[in-house]
Amino acid sequence: KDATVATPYDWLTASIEVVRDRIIDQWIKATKEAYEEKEKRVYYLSLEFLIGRLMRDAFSNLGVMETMRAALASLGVDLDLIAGLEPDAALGNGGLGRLAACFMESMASLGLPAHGYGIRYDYGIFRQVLAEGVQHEVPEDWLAFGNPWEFERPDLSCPVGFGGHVEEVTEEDGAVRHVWHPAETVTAVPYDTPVVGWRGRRVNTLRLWSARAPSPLDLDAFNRGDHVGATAGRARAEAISRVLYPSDESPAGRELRLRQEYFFTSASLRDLMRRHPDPGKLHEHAAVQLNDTHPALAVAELMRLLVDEKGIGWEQAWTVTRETLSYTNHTLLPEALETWPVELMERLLPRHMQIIYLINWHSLQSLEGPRTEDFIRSVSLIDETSGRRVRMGHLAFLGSHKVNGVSALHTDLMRETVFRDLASLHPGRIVNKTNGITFRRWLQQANPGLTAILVDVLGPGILDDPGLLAGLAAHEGDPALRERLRAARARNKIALARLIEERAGTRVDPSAIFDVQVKRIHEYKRQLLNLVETAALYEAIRAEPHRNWTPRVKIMAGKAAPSYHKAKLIIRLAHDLGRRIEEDPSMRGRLKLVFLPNYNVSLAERIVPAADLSEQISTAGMEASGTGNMKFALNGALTIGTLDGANVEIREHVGPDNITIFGLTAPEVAIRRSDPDHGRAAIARSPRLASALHLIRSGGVSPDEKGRYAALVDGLSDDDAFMVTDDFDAYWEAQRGLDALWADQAAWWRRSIANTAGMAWFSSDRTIREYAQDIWRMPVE
Ligand code: 26W
Repeated sequence: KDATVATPYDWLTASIEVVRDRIIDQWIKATKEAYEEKEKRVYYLSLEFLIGRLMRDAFSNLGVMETMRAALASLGVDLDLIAGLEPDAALGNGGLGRLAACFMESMASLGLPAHGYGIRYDYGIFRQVLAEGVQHEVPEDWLAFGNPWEFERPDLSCPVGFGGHVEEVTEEDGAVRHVWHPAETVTAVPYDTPVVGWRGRRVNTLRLWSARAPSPLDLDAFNRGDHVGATAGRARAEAISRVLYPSDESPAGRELRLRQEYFFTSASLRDLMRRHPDPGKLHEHAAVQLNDTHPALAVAELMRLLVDEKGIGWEQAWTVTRETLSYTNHTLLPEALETWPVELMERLLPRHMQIIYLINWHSLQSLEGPRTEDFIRSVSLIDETSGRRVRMGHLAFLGSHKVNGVSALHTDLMRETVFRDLASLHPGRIVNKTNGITFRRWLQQANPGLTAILVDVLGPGILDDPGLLAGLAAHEGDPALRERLRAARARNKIALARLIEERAGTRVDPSAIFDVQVKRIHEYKRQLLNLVETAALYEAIRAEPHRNWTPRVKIMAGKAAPSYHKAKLIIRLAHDLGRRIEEDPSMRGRLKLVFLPNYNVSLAERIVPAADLSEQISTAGMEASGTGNMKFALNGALTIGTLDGANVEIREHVGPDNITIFGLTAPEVAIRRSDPDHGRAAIARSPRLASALHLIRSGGVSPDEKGRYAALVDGLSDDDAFMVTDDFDAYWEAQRGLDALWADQAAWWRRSIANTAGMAWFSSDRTIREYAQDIWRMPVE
């Protein structure tokens, strides 16, 4: 196009294509080297990659940001403006998907030969639209204008079978071979996206599979006049990669989900095996990481490929499989642990079901000594408590040489709960790998103001070695530094205030505390605790309007799973309570509550650098790790949180005086649960809590429908499984302590500096180094 008719979107595409050329040179070089030097490779299998925008990441990692900015400016184009037009690649729900994206970036930055494998969903996570606080889901057509980052590779397409039957063929030597005859075949077509490491160190591949029918059209049907039936097979096949399942922490339980899981697992394993010609030595050349149980079928599929297709004996195949695979667990919530009905597995994957039975038989066979029925039941791959179901976590556990949790506490709980009995049979298999985040995106790109100060004070080495951040601690009392940091934060807060006005239609005061809770909406994450505290604060301010209240802006954002009604109701409560506060003149300059719609990676990049306070208030024992907690602390926000997930380790690294911890611990939660009346008792103990709950319960924030929150509030007395009531008073006190701290800005900023200084360990580079050493057994500098 000529510049005279080019749209801003055309400029975006052109800018990406210019830089893409350089990336491709590096990309081909990396591919060639890995091939020639026969390096061991890691394969990261994940049903989710929550990448966000790629342009800034690629420009910054290649070191061409300023060159591109100047070049575009000379053509009259503003880089920041076109960067804002790039759609988010939002092929994930939350933490697990974002972790996969941070890991991909870190692996490229550390120079590890790594491939990500997943699904190229036509529609990623839905766009959240709020109408009077009610969440509506709208499809997000991220590919509508094409995607300049991806390369279709039809030459590497791969067939994936479903259904049919298994034939037993007796060979001349008497051995029995199993041949699976699928009833249906779907073609997996790969799309490759380059992943650029820091300083262009290495370019790795993210390979996402798209589902295609082997034949686009049933011409016979068409010629018979059945014009709809002629494309029915195609629609069924292509449904596999149409849309991401939008629920986290609660399994879809649907056939389509199982088809997605097998589709990408099978295509990925076959694809990677092409690269390693000797299947009997696969584990020497390939490490395959299973991101949660979504790719757990890899255990059965790899066994099938090795035994049925490569003719390797069961014992050897089992060794190769176990030495190749490893599995990361991301949640202990019982409702989130995947199981599939045996009947469905038999119908969709008959040969895999046979293999799973055989694995189970071998595993139970090898049990030594007398074992109780309960023990055998608990280590079996088949759960028989309500119908017969395959436990995917157990399958992944048995088929892996290492199983990891994502924070120290989470790993301990894994050993004590879901995997207790399996762990006793396989000591040493469970290891911890505390999550991390990539500092390139979450500090350097998201917060250039803070980064410039850090470079100035600590030297440009911090861009390559986050360990140098520790040097900041020596400056914690420096008033000049404090002032610079405060000014940088103030600019970020003004920018966020502008965004809030655009998207939520309300003005917030950038000099107030920006108190932020952004994440998926879930009862265990306790947005409700935050809202009840907000209601209590509202009442307290109304009761004493002339006191000197610390001004606070509570900022919330997050999506609820479409069928999770309670989570949607919590969003609505945020909206209703926010409106009631807004309408009350006595709240002006004191309290504000805004819920920003459509939380995603790009919005997080605007919110994180502008936060003063980070809310990480999950019920202890329930958040596996959290990674938002790390993003905020790195950017200097203070944390108010429970002793849960990685908060425990953040406290160790930033120091207990620099984080605000409150509430029950995980063991205390376990004890409290056994008292059926704990909710009612906690409410009876706390007049402040009772009053705030009454306000919500009685229609105080929903005069148009007084009973809107009755069931939500009553649930807290009857069955407060998430300890909202029990932790309320401690939370309230902790918040008031922070109000007081805000008044002493020097003290506040001392803590803030200690946070940034202490967070180096939470770089995903550190996490990936640990995976490489302890799990993948790969060299890394
Ligand atoms: C089967 C449905 C389903 C889908 C996704 C169940 C569970 C999931 C994920 C495990 C949910 C998830 O994203 N978990 C988060 O993983 C992060 C990365 O390890 C952790 O930081 C979060 O604490 C954890 O909730």
